[in-house]
Amino acid sequence: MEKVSLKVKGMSCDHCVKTIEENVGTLNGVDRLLVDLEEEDVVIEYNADTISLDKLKEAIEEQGYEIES
Ligand SMILES: [Cu+2]
Repeated sequence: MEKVSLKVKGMSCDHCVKTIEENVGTLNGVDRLLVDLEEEDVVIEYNADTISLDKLKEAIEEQGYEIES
């Protein structure tokens, strides 16, 4: 199990949190996803055999958010 913490720009409210939880947190291979709105942090625990970090980043960007790191 891998764990990554991403800085994500553009999340402004609970709706954004829900969007990410529902569209990224439910992806096959994602075990756990936590959004910290204040810190602009998205912490994801995932199985790298099933889903790549690039895919996770893509999924966040597809929802209209920008990844800083
Ligand atoms: Cu929002």
